[in-house]
Amino acid sequence: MSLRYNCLFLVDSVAALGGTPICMDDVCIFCTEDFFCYTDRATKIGQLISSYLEKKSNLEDHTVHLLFSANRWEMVPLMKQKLEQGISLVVDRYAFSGVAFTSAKPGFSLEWCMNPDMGLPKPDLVIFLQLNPSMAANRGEYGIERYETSAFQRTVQQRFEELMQDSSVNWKVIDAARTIEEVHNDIKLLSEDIISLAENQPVGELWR
Ligand code: FDM
Repeated sequence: MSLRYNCLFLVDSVAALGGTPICMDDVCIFCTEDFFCYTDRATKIGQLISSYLEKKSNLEDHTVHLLFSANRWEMVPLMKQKLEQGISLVVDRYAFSGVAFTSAKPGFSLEWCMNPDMGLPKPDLVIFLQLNPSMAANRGEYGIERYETSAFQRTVQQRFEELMQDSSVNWKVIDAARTIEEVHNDIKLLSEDIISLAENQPVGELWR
């Protein structure tokens, strides 16, 4: 059997999926076994991060950034295994969220933040669900976790915009302020296109 590589990642912007009004199950393009969600709170590293996000513990800013990255790296063997079986992956948040959120903190450059994620499987497509921070704030359960303040989310948005200047990454922006059906439709069309283009292509390495 020849190996087929497909790789598709989704990144949400500023809590565009917050409270899951548009959860990926609703979008329903792929079955859940092909869906990775970062932070993966089920692992030991994910539990440390989860406790930090829920404000039950404090972690030093560099430390938590490296934990977020480690949480992606620990899933790479499984991601690669699936890709080698020809399975397309959908990922809710990825290294781009990692960089955008940490670099929104004072004293963190984009470059420093990108370093630990260099070499991760590179997405064939990155979809940015654009939603302005005040609309995001109206979505379910917003404001409970760390980072969920409009001021911080505005800085995160600026960092995403800087990351989108990198033409080596296939960014597509979708207006997430519309209905679930409209957003679904756009994601579906972009996904179908990239899946046929990425077929038989080797998986690249992010930021290398
Ligand atoms: N977040 C998420 C980061 O700061 N770095 C990361 O690497 C990732 C994957 O964690 F505020 C932030 C983004 C968000 C919070 O994410 C929890 P979810 O997707 O809302 O659970």
